[in-house]
Amino acid sequence: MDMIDKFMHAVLSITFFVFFLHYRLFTSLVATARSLFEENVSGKVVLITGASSGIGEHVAYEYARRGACLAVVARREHRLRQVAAVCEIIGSPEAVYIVGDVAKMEDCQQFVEATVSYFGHLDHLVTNAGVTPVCMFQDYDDITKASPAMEINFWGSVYSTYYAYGHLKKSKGKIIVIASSTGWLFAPRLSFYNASKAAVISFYETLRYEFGGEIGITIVTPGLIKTEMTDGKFLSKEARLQLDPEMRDVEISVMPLESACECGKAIVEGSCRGYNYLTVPHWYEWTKLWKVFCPGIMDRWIGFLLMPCNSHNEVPTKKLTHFVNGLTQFLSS
Ligand SMILES: NC(=O)c1ccc[n+]([C@@H]2O[C@H](COP(=O)([O-])OP(=O)(O)OC[C@H]3O[C@@H](n4cnc5c(N)ncnc54)[C@H](OP(=O)(O)O)[C@@H]3O)[C@@H](O)[C@H]2O)c1
Ligand SMILES: *[C@@H]1O[C@H](CO)[C@@H](O)[C@H](O)[C@H]1NC(C)=O
Ligand SMILES: CC(=O)N[C@H]1CO[C@H](CO)[C@@H](O)[C@@H]1O
Repeated sequence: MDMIDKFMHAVLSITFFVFFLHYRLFTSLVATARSLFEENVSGKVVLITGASSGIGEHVAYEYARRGACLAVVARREHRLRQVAAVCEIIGSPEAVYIVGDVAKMEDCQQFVEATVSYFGHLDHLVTNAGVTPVCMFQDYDDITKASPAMEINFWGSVYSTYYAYGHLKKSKGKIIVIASSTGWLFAPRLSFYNASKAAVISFYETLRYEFGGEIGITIVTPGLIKTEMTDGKFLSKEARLQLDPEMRDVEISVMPLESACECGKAIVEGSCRGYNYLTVPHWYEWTKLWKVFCPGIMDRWIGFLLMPCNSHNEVPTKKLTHFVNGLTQFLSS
């Protein structure tokens, strides 16, 4: 039995690596082929949730540059009005905004139906609205305060998809889901965020089978992108959205941030090419391989950097942030 086990182990690992190299070659060929047949979204109708800032806002601008009609949704009306106006200036034939909360099922029904009755059809749905609770599990005084993570990030996507899929089926449309690399990466204080994004990924992978090609689904897993979120706009343990610069220094620290503009461009390009998965910035894909092939190593490193290391609750990433800030100030003075 031992011999058979060793033999199987050797055969499977060698064939895997040979296959893997060919597979990467094959997928890059497919990607090149897809770039030749990119969807032309000029005149198509795109609905985006969470478009009042950050990634959603820049996805809207990229669709606008490509000539798509837009419906932008979020809760802050004054921001949405500006986003819609900019969209029309940079190339959208028509951009409307609808105020709505994706955690409310009736709002989702209302904004999908308002979009379809205004434009007549719907081609792309981008489910992007999201919040980030940042808190250690044991620090919650009231655990129900963590529920917006699921209500907005998961159920918000599900409700919008529920009301839109009939229309998307008719137009042979697409759903673009903004999940996160924390779906597979480990990060302390992000347990509920991580869980909500993992749920989003599993849910849409399953839908992709159920829809069987009638509606394309692109699952986007961004790494760290410069937005209000990475400026420290987190959901506190009292369920309030607030700017927390201290926590920003801990969770984000000196990690390089991709611009929301570049991220928006990559997302629209990926959806027009019909990718099933898209990771921006691309280098985050390697973290997935590290996680699979060297389980434990990455988790231990991230844990070491992000967990309090002494009784004063000092976190190594925070010290690193302060060190780098001090150094840049010194060098520029
Ligand atoms: N930035 C990153 O590094 C990063 C990394 C991975 C994944 N992501 C994901 O990318 C998405 C966008 O985040 P972002 O970084 O662009 O942050 P952001 O600037 O804070 O944008 C979040 C957007 O979601 C909207 N939103 C929040 N709750 C909502 C609700 N209940 N109903 C409707 N809209 C709601 C916000 O608008 P209102 O407040 O006006 O409603 C805002 O437009 C999120 O799903 C996030 O999890 C971001
Ligand atoms: C996209 O379609 C529009 C009309 O629907 C056309 O005017 C435009 O030239 C097309 N763009 C490309 C790059 O094919
Ligand atoms: C630290 C942690 O729990 N990370 C998890 C985030 O979610 C994914 C599920 O997709 C898990 O594999 C990670 O372990």
